[in-house]
Amino acid sequence: MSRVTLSRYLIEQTRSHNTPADLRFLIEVVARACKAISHQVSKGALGGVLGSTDNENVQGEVQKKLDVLSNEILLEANEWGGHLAGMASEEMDNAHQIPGQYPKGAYLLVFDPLDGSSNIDVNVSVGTIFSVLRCPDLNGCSGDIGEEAFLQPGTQQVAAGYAIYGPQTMLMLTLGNGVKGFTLDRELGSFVLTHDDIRIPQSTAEFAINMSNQRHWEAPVKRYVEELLAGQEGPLGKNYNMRWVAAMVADVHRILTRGGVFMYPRDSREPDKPGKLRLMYEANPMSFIIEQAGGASTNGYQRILDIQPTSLHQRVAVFLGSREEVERVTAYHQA
Ligand code: AFP
Repeated sequence: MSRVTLSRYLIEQTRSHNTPADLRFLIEVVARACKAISHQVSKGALGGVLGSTDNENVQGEVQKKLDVLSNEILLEANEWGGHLAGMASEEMDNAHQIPGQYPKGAYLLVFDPLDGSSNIDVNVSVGTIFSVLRCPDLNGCSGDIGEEAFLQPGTQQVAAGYAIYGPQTMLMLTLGNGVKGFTLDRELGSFVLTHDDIRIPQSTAEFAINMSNQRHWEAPVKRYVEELLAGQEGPLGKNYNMRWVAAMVADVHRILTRGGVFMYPRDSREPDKPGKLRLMYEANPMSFIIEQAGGASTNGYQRILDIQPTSLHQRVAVFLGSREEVERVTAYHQA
């Protein structure tokens, strides 16, 4: 059978699920930008793209050269096509306006251009995460876009995905009817469907958490992780393995592939910040993908996709992955 490229998959989605043509175009443009980022990432020291800039982003993090480059690639690719009303990025303080000379469209694009950027200089997987929302009011979206247009709960996402730049470059995508995985065929220059209908196993014996923060966690997380570590002799009665890549994209990708539970809990070092990860750029798109693959995602107390955002750069605690374990750690928070 002939191979199904991303373009063909999207056209078939238009026929079978009425995926609008401008959404199809949007996904193709994002995928093209991810190919360009993948190319830059793979050059490494040869392309002079390693190392940091002198700037900090709105999160107070020093920007890597590839953070800035990836952000520019996504902005430039998506400005002119007429499919967007605006964009927001983890790397920018405010919403990005579509330049006046271009038409505007019905969608908002939100992204983390290079997730896991501390991995770049050590040649470990990184990725790009994106989320697509509808502009709430098309008339109100024809002028400048303010932050409030983006502040929609994750349930309103019409598409979400990520590209992972690892041993292979892959694009994982949901349009709200399951999760598909595409592998970049570098000879053809196309993403090809290689992982159809991805499902996360309900139970797992693998967890992902940054253990170095253990002393700063809240009681329910301490309890849960102690039980995981107690293994067969503990209350859970089985041995668990641990993995931590320090790039959410890579940890989530492993969970989509073979199951697991990923946790980035609230941390008492910065009590005013409810977690490290960003709701709009990381938690919402990943939660949409995880739920579409049969997994679960909460902040310990509620479903992440139900959270009403209050600001663009809002942070959130995250527990996501195999349903049984996410339900267990969520129940410990609610006890
Ligand atoms: P960046 O997007 O700023 O590179 O941060 C990566 C990240 O938000 C997420 O992808 C990782 O899971 C997490 O940080 C790693 O955090 P630690 O530094 O605590 O390992």
